[in-house]
This record gives sequence, structure tokens and C-alpha cells, in this order.
Amino acid sequence: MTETRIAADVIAAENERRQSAHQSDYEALGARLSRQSIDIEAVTAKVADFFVAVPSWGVGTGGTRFARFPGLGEPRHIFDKLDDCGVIQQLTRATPTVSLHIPWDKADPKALKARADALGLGFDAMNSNTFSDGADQAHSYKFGSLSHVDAATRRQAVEHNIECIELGAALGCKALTVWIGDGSNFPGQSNFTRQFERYLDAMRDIYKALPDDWRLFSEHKMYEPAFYSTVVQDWGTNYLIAQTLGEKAYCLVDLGHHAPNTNIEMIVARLIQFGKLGGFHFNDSKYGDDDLDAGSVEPYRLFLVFNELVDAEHRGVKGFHPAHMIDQSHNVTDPIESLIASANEIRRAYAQALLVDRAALEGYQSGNDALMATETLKRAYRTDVEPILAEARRRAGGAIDPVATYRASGYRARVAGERPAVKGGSGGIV
Ligand SMILES: [Mn+2]
Repeated sequence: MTETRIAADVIAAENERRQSAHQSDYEALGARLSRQSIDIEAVTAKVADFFVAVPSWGVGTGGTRFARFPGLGEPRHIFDKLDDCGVIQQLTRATPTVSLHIPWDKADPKALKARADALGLGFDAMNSNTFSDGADQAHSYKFGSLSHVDAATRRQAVEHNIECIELGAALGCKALTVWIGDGSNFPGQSNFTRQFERYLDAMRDIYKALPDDWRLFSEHKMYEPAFYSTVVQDWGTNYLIAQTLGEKAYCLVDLGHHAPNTNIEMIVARLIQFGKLGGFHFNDSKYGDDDLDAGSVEPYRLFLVFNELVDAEHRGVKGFHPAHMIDQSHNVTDPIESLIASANEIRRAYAQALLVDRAALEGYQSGNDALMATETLKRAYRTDVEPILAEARRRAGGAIDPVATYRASGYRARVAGERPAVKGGSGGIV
């Protein structure tokens, strides 16, 4: 029996108030879609089967380079974080797994597994951290980790990643995500080639420790914390890494890790074509790695990314199963509300992409009818699919309006009483 963090009768009462209007909306949308020969039930079933992992670090309040303003009832440790992730899953039914960050979330694997099981949660990709120094580590990562000039520092970073694999294996995880902050701040500071050779050698050692059924995701990011050059800076370098390491190595695309105006959906298409798309860190951005809520700034871009994913699904691309994860930092909102909203936006983009008339699109593309081709995408994007999302949640035991239900539950005030504010906390600024 799953432990519920929000009382079932609160969800039932909130759904009851909305059920009649929701039912009408769902039926009206069903009628509209059936005129386009789309079966709403088939779309709802697919949406209900689409899941995205919540990052453990996302339920704490983030910060900026300048300051961090703590929220009420912030999770004090991984077990509080799991409780908050349980709330998000209970209301959205879209987030059954949690992505852990080590060493922030380090704990006895048996205790982690037991708590997650009790909340009806599982674990997604493990994330290593060699971009900051732990309290008791022998070698500093100030000048890099996997690509550091010093062999002992590289070894320490490799061993940390292997430890993440071992902990993940005990939790039932099947992937490790590696993002490093290595790079340089001054021209001439590092030899680009030697540095990348050292990185690849270290990644080979991590790759060797990977269980057979695991995948290794390398995550590129254009800049920051290094501001002149970054070792894994773009999808081209990322692809070279995945190609060099082997068939268990894939590229992870974080939507905020590109130059402004980059055509991210096209990068996604390329990685799919060459079998190296490992998965996503969903978020949104205006300028850089802003880590804003998915779909909050550029919902059309999110839709266009999903258009590529659904296209691959439609074509039956072999071995296509990208991992879906959220990677956000919540500075001014209740992190639980942001993660609920983001999970919904991600499902929304998927649902809209499912509505694209792919036969018509192909016809317009073949006929060089640019206007009608783009209108075909817009027609799907303009469709308000909220009734489909709400119905998928409702049928799975979630909330028709999850943010309103969360607010009605008084959860934040309750945990604020149970969790005295701690200075610092873990995983604040990400
Ligand atoms: Mn990321």
C-alpha cells in the first residue's frame, strides 16, 4: 500500500468540484479530434504512459550567483526530498521516478529503496558531482576533475563515478549521467587537445565499470562555470564522446545548454538519426543555462523537440527510448508547484506532437508546400490538450487540477512546521 502524502479525500473533493466541467471539456475535445480522425482515447492512453523523472535537487529552493532565498519547509535531506517527490507523483501521476545526485543524496541504499517503495517511487539516472569539492576529499576540483592535469585527481573523479554506479545498481537504476564543469577561464590556460584526451581516458575507465544493461549519458553545456572554454561544450563534442566510448554511451541534451537561437530540435533529430540520443534534461531558458520551468518561456520550442521524438516513435526507430528528466532550479516559486507545472508542460508538448497529421505533413514536405507544412504543425500546437492531460491524471488517481489541489492540501504549511529551516542545505545553487 502506497503511503500518500496528500490525503486521498482532499484529491477526491477537489476532483469532484471540477469533474462535471472537465467531463464536458473532454467530450468536446474528443468530438473535435474525431472530425480530424483522431481517437482521443488513443492519445490519452499514450499520455498516461509518458513519464518524466524529477531531480532530487529540484525540490529544494535554488539560487543564483548572488544569493539564495530559502523557502518554507525546505527538504533537509534526501528522505524529505523523496517525500516531496511523492507529492508531485501523487498529484500528477507523471513522475514516478527520482534522479539522485551524489554526494548530496548519499544514504544507505536499503533505506533509500524502502522509503521510495513506500511512496510508490523508483529511481532514474544517477548523477555524479565532480564540479564541487566534498568536505573530506583529498584532491580539489578547482582546476577540473575528469580532465585535470593531475592523475590522482582524475582517479578520484573516476572512483566517485564508479561509486555512483554501485549505489545506483543497488537502487535499480540503469543509467549514469556525467556532467563536468571542466574547462578554462583564460586563453592558453589549457591545451584543448591534451585536456580532451585526459577526459576521454577517464570516461573510458567509468565506461568499463558500467553494468551491461546500463547506459552512460554525457551532458554537454556551452559554458559555465568555465567561461573561456569548456571541455564538453556542444553536441558535436558530445557525439564524439559517445562514438568513442561505445554502444552504451549516449548524448544527453539539456535544453538550457546551448547558445541562444540554436536549433535544438534539429540537434535532437541528428542524434536520433545516428542512434546516440540518450535523453533530456528539460527546462527552459531565455539567455543561458537559466534552469527555468519547462515550457515557461518557449513552449513552441518544447513542442518542436517533441515533434522530433514523436516522429521517431512513428517511424519505429530501433532502440529508441530516450530518458526524460527535468533539470530546473526554482528561485521564486514553490519548487513542488514548479515541478508539477513542468511535468504537465512536458506531457502537453508530447500530447500536441501526437496530434500532428504526419501523413499530411509528409505530403506538404514532398510538394514543397512550406506554408501548409508549418500550418500542420501549428494546427496541432494550437489544440488545447488540457482535458487529455487532466483525464490521464484523473484516471491514474491524480488531480484534475494538481496545483490547486496541492494548495488546498496545505502541504507546504504542514512541512514548514515539521522541518525547521537549516542554514545552507544541500544542492541549493544548481
Ligand atoms: Mn542538466
